[in-house]
Amino acid sequence: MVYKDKQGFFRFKIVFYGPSLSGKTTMLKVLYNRISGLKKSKIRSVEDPSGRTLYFDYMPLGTKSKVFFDIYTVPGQRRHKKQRKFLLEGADAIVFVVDSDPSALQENVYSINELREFLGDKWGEIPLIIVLNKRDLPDALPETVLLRALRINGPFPVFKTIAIEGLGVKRVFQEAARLAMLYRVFPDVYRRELETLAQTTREKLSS
Ligand SMILES: Nc1nc2c(ncn2[C@@H]2O[C@H](COP(=O)(O)OP(=O)(O)O)[C@@H](O)[C@H]2O)c(=O)[nH]1
Ligand SMILES: [Mg+2]
Repeated sequence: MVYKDKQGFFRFKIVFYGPSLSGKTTMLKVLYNRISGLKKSKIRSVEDPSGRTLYFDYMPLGTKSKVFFDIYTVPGQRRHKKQRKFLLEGADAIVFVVDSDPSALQENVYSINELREFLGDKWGEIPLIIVLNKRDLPDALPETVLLRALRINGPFPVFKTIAIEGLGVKRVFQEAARLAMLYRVFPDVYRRELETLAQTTREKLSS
């Protein structure tokens, strides 16, 4: 949920979601190392009030205007379900990182189904960016195969990345930031944007 902090900055929350080893932390590091012109703080893991470490990454990104993006990555292993649910609370945009490795297909499906369950009515409403990562793998699954297997048939922009080479990651962040702001600040514009995104997805899947 976007909010104004003590210094008067608007803060948006972006959550990188997806199965273990799909490349979420790598993407955060790319954003940290390669994005210029933004105020960055070191990536850190955050502790819960009892002092126990919750296993996730957190990095605030500040812009030149009074806007901040708080970026989180969830722990991907199945047993960390509770943390993932907790981390999703108040998200303004979600980036779902798909592992294009054929051997990861089942974990991708498990993870997107869990996200669908967590979001409930918000599925298709809250900005969700689908990122097909590891496109460098020689046996990377084709886009339509992945989208069909994951039942990605809604108003979701799809990006392809090679996070280990930093390719495509910045565009993903820009789109997440753009949609988060539209969603929270310009809901009418956002609603029209959803129509366009849904149409694009339909065309992609029918081709
Ligand atoms: N081939 C390939 N490997 C990647 C890519 N992105 C990440 N990896 C590797 O996948 C593994 C898991 O990455 P990590 O970012 O820790 O995944 P996380 O569990 O989602 O945070 C690491 O060994 C990364 O180097 C990619 O685009 N291509
Ligand atoms: Mg990680």
